[in-house]
Amino acid sequence: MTIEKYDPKMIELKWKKIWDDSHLYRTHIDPDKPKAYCLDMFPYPSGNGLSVGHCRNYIPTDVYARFKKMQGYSVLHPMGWDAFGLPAENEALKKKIHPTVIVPKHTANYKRQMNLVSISYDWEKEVNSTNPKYYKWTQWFFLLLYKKGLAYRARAPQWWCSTCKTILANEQVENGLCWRCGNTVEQKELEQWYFRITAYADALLNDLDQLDWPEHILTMQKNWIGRSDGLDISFKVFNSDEVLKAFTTRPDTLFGVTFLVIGPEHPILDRIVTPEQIPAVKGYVKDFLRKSAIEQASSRTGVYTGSNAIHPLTGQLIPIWVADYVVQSYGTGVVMGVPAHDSRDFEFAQNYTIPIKMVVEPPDENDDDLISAYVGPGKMINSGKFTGLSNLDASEAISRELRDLGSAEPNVRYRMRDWLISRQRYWGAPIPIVYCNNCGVVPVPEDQLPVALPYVEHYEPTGSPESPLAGIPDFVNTICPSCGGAARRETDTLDGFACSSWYFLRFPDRDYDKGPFNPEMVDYWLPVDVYVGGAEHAVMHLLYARFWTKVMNDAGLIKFREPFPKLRSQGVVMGRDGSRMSKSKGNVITPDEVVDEHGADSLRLYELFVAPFDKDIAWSDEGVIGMYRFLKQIWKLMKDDAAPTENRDETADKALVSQLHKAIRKVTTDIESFKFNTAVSTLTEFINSASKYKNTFGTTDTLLATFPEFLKLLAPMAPHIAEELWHEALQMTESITTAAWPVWDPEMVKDKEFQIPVQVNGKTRVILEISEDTTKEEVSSLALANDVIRKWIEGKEIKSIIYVPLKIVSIVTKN
Ligand code: ANZ
Ligand code: ZN
Repeated sequence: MTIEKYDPKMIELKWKKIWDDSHLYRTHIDPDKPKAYCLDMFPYPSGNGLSVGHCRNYIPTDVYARFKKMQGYSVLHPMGWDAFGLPAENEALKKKIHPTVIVPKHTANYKRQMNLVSISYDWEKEVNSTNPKYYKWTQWFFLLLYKKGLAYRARAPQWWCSTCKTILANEQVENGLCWRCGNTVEQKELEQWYFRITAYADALLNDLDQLDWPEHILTMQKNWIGRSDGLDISFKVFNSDEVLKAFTTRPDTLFGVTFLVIGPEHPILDRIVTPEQIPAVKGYVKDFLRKSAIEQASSRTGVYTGSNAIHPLTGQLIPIWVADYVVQSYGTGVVMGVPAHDSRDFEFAQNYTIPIKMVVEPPDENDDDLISAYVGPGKMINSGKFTGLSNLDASEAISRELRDLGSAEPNVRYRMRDWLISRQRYWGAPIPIVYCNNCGVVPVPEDQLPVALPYVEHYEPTGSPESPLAGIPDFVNTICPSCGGAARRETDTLDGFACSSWYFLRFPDRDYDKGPFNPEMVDYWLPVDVYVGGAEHAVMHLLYARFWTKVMNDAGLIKFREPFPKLRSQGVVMGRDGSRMSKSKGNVITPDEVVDEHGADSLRLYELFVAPFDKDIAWSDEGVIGMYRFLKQIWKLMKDDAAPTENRDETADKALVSQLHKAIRKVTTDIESFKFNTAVSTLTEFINSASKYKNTFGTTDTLLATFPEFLKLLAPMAPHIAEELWHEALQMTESITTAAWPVWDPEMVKDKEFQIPVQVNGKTRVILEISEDTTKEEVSSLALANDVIRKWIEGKEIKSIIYVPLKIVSIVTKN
């Protein structure tokens, strides 16, 4: 008999249509069932479309969502578009197509591609952050923050990207480069809007403990918040009334201070610089302002101010320098220089031959010439009465002494700054604020939201510190909501990251219009049960969304304080050449081409199987073909019946059924813990055994009985072929997508114990109990570790160990 060929294209089209027509992915709420909110980070729709790299995010989450549905959960699995902000607008600018035109085009393409691989999103829940019905509420949140004193306007030096022509938040500058375009950023002083995220620094830090997140992402958040517990130490300026306060986390090194440094922009500088040093200092400050942020941070240059400070404990005079490695906005903007124990201070001191005084003794004190700063712990030396203490104890003791003298106070500092949210750009939600000559800053009343983004032909950033909206009189000129007089609108737009700080609350009821979200639905669905996305969001998005969640919780809007208790982050897919996929390298692989050649099921299985979920991988066509062959093998096994042979074997039947139950157990626990690769290999092992079984015994009742259970395990990973075989080979009528997830029988997964005699030189000395899959190595080491056996082989050299599987172990010794 000839069987029809496995034809993924035909099958996949057929089932997609049927699923679509029957609204298979529609969300159902059943209050009697547990719920699972499975969420992918919503993307900004780029013109490049999805690559197979994006699929490594969406496919595994989809498997999880489908699995939860089969387990009987109410599942919410939505998708939307983070379409406001720099990424979308920069692309529009580059292609010279208006963002209102380009965004719908790109979202449609993303959606088509997601459907191509059958991600089970409920499209009736789709949200788009550029929809006025959505950003009305983004603006509403701005007003909430404003009312709570968490949104404020301030003038301060900021990062400015001259390519993107906008101010950026600190989180959006990496090593002095713009997060979006990679351009070197510069400083600009402007009046801007901020969210007071620093008010939540400790909450954001402490609550990390509750999160089931990848360790490296927790660490990045922790480092970004950067809590430092230290001391502000006062140094009186010699012959002056001025006092310099230096923030230090190492009070133990106080006796090692050989200079003080202040930043070039410190306000005290003008008051302490001596007349003869004025030209040198002025020249230095001028040079400093010309440098890029990277140059400033890596520089170890400086200039002496001519003034000195008095050491609070020794009374010695310490020169005060200006140097650009001191960050003006951190701590007090003053650093006590301890070159022996801080590497930046060390390099600086070497440049200017400033003395280096060691106060913490390194473990191997034999070399006297320090070639670098010693930053480790140790015993105190050269430190007056504190000499001999451990540096930790000295830290305590010196702090106490300084505090008694009134020369220091403890202080906690954070690396994190407030979140700057003004963008001098067109493509965002307008900040809902009005400026009135009589009333000052006036928030737009809630019933006047949204402040609609007007359509403008020329949306290009101006390069001036104002957004293109400033050039539209109809938008700018308004009346004051408070006094009715003439007023001006704020013309900056909100950072796109504001839109993504609450979108997960909108999905449960995207059309709700009495508030930003439907409280009842949010109570049911939130927090998100599993959140999946790339590590590039480790700081920005995840920090901002956690912050808003805490604000909303404090405002009594929601009941939880963490939006994403469980986060998983996928590995990157590299091109065939092992380097990052990029259009310029021409090594981008799209799901379209893979699906066209081998089908969506092969693509899905490949992305799951190729490596552990969180590991980076290089694309391999052979890998996809391997999965395609595996699917063909399943096809043949189930479609091509072989008449049962005469030789039935009960042991073989039992072994097959037991393997199935073990596979159920393994796949269930693997999907739950995002170990998709081993889940797939469990399926391949079962199919290998089943095919072998069929070759020997034919398509017996026992074999047939394993098929439905196996197909259910396969269904979340390769839904199309599973559905096809479910209906066409097994004559089922309901969709496999809604079938009940199989459960394993505990009796069936028990490993049989075998009693194995262990002989030493031909005489049985002990009986070992082992399970069926114990390897030779394991059996040998079990035998050799056994107390009785150890006695018999003591002092003898072992010549050989023979293991006859499941029968006997025989140890032979020399002499
Ligand atoms: C003396 C000292 C000795 C320091 C030593 C370190 C090691 P974190 O942990 O990041 O908070 N510092 C303080 N303010 C600074 C500023 N505005 N710009 C640059 N550096 C600054 O770092 C705290 C340490 O960073 C402080 O402790 C200070 O140097 C430096 F063996 O004080 B330390
Ligand atoms: Zn930029």
